[in-house]
Amino acid sequence: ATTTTNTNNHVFKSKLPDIPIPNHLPLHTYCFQKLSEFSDRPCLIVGSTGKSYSFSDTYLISQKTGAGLSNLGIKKGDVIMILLQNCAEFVFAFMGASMIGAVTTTANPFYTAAEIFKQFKASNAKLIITHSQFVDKLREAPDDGAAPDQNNYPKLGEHFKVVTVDDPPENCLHFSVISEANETELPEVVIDPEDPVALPFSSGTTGLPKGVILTHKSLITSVAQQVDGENPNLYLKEDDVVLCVLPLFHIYSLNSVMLCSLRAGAAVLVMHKFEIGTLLELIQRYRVSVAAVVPPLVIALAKNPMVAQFDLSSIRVVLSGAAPLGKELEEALKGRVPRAVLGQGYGMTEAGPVLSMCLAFAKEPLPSKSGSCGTVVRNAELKVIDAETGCSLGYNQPGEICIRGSQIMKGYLNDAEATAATVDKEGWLHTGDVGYVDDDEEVFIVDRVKELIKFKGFQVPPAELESLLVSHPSIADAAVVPQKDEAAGEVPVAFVVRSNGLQLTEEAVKEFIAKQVVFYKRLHKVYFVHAIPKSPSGKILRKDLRAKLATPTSP
Ligand code: 4UU
Repeated sequence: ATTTTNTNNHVFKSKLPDIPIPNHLPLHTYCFQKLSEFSDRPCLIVGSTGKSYSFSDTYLISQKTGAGLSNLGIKKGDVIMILLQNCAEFVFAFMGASMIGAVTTTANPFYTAAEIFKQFKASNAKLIITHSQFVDKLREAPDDGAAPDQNNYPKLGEHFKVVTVDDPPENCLHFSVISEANETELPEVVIDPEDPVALPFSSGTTGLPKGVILTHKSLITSVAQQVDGENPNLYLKEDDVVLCVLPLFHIYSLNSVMLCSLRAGAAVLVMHKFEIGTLLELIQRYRVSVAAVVPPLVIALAKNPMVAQFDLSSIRVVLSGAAPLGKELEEALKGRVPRAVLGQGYGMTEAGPVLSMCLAFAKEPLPSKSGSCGTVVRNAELKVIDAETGCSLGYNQPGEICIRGSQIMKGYLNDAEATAATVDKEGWLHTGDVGYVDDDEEVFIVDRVKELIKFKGFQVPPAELESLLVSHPSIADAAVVPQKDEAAGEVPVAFVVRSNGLQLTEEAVKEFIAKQVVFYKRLHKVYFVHAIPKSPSGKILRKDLRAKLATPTSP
């Protein structure tokens, strides 16, 4: 159902009718609202140990964890950082924090100390929950040259507390200290729908990573758009087992796997990390029925010879997202899971995150085409605008995708300027993705106009690497752009202007970056050039650089 008010105002809507969404509730109340219907059913199954937590266990431990966080001094509005690989404690900590009105910022535990502390400071977090193996990184100021002043760095134990889910190193607390608190001590807090609950970081369309304020209202709306209603867009049932191998610190898994399953009463199979053999074994053992994946995982499932030795017949839905999924790949996977429905979701952290989802996942499924990212979620509006004029375009005309609805972020943390550049006065979030909507209301993404590079679905913000590059004494200027890559989708490559002679080598530049960033932000190639092409206003002409890479004699 498309509403076309005038020729310049095409707004696309879902084919599913709007539904009432109880987004006046706090997120945890909403997620556990139907608890009594499935309280004894498995909620979390931990792949590595086989331990299972029922819905009532999960609810109770989350309450205890909320009380425990409160006992440690965490108050409404305070931020905690979850720095965890997937584990049950992630869920308890996130939901527990929600229950006391606290906010969770999630970060990749494989981040370097510098990356962790940047986010830790920007979010003003009070406490970090992690695994003991990562604690050493939290002990001292990162050696990144950019922050040489040790005294300016928050100190473990003195300025912030660290809780570990395994044996606590010196000055750290064990998770049981919070998860075994008395739930009756859970403080009573009044939560406004507009209060923040999650603070993932994203670079958005430009610049450095920024805190994305997702409120109780935004996340409830997003979850409801997926799994609520008589005909849910993403139909999850109580007897479903949903694969949770994608990292929960990223909004895709946090929302579409964890929160959606909690709400719908489906079990979540929590996998600590990706390893193909273990994954296949667990899918077979627990009869996983819904698999949320990213394209590199589709490659593994489609091509790894081990797959043939396992029974994957339990899988009925494969949801791919976070990066483009090629048609050939989709076909190849179909051969491996012939009975499953394959489709995509399209998300962006700032969008809450889901913009569109395959309607073949619905309870009463609708047909969907290979290569499509699904149809805009219900209770939301999507438009495609012309880059020059800003006018909205009709069917089959590519332009920048914009989305509006209660699910989108409240804004970037402490960055009104970046917020205003992303969400316009009428409430439209500009994605920086180029796509079109076809005659069947299906969204196709064809390009990206924003800077963002995606390595296996992980964000690589070029501005971050550029600022590190120009901090090198022998680099005068630099630009980082994506290069197409079979396995990763895209990899970051740099154009570098040397400041003195020719001594600086490609290897030296790569190494300089590698020691400061998480593995997927490493440079795959360095091209030395005489100047970086820029617009009169000084903006890097990324398109020109990308074009250079595309030419056969590149660059
Ligand atoms: C082509 O990637 C995400 C969120 C993904 C997601 C979430 C819930 C997918 C399915 C789901 O159910 O967020 P970010 O912020 O890390 O990256 C956002 C960007 C988008 O703007 C777009 O450029 O990642 C790209 N992207 C996609 N590109 C996301 N999904 C897709 C897709 N096809 N299906």
